Amino acid sequence: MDFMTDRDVQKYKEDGFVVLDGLLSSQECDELRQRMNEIVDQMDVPEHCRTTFTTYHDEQLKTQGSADYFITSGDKIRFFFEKGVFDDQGEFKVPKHLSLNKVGHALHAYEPLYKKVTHSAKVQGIAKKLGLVSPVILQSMYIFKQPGIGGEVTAHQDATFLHTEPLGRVMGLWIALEDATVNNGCLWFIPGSHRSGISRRMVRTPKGSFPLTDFIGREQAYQEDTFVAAPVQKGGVVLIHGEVVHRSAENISEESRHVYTFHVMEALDTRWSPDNWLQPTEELPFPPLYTK
Ligand SMILES: O=C(O)CCC(=O)C(=O)O
Repeated sequence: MDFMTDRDVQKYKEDGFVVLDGLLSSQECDELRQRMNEIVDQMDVPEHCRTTFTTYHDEQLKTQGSADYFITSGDKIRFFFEKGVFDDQGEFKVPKHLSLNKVGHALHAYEPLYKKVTHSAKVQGIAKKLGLVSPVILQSMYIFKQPGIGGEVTAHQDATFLHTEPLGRVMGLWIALEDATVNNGCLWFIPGSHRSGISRRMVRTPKGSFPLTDFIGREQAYQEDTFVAAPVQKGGVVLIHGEVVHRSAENISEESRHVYTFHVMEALDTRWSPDNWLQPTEELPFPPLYTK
């Protein structure tokens, strides 16, 4: 039997998301976590976090530094931190393993264990079950949602950041490496919201200008009681339609909520917007998902 059933497909189409249990074994989750632990052991903390900034001009440079660091991260493995984890001297105020918000955006390309999961038979089976003909991998992230300080992710649609023509070509796969619950910051969705288009786009600004990106349109104000929680057990995956509205709360619990997530795009008859922050590079064109 397929890992993803016809009922799952129907639910994904109706709601814009679906939770599938058992994509990974507990051991596979632990191996991914262990590898991330090693990556963090060896991380180079980016210069813009380490440098002491004293004047307004310095602060501007810092902002420029962090924006450059982000916008060129599509084909690299880079580190993004929670707010308030560095002191004025650029030293960690918390243990470094507890300081990170996420690592992105090319784990799927450069880290063999992550690459293996991304191209696994079950993942390829999901894409085939959904009828994807020529899926490619756009980006990947490891998100920590640290205990006590893991920040809120406000309501958004992924197509705001990963825009295609036509819409409806992008899907996120969000794999829980630990149980994700309402206490430690699981995802929440507005079921069916993927059918109403997008309200906002993030676009690159003209070369040489700053900031490097800007928004067109605004995120709508969503009614709190229209969101439903999507808790998922360790090893499960949430499929996220590119236009479904979703969010996650801050993590004020004592449990972390590590996930590995990546986005795929149906490349057949799809135009990837040149205005997106993320662009394929010579170093890393978007790799095909199917290996056979
Ligand atoms: O992991 C989270 O808390 C939010 C992730 C998310 O919304 C996304 O990747 O689009």
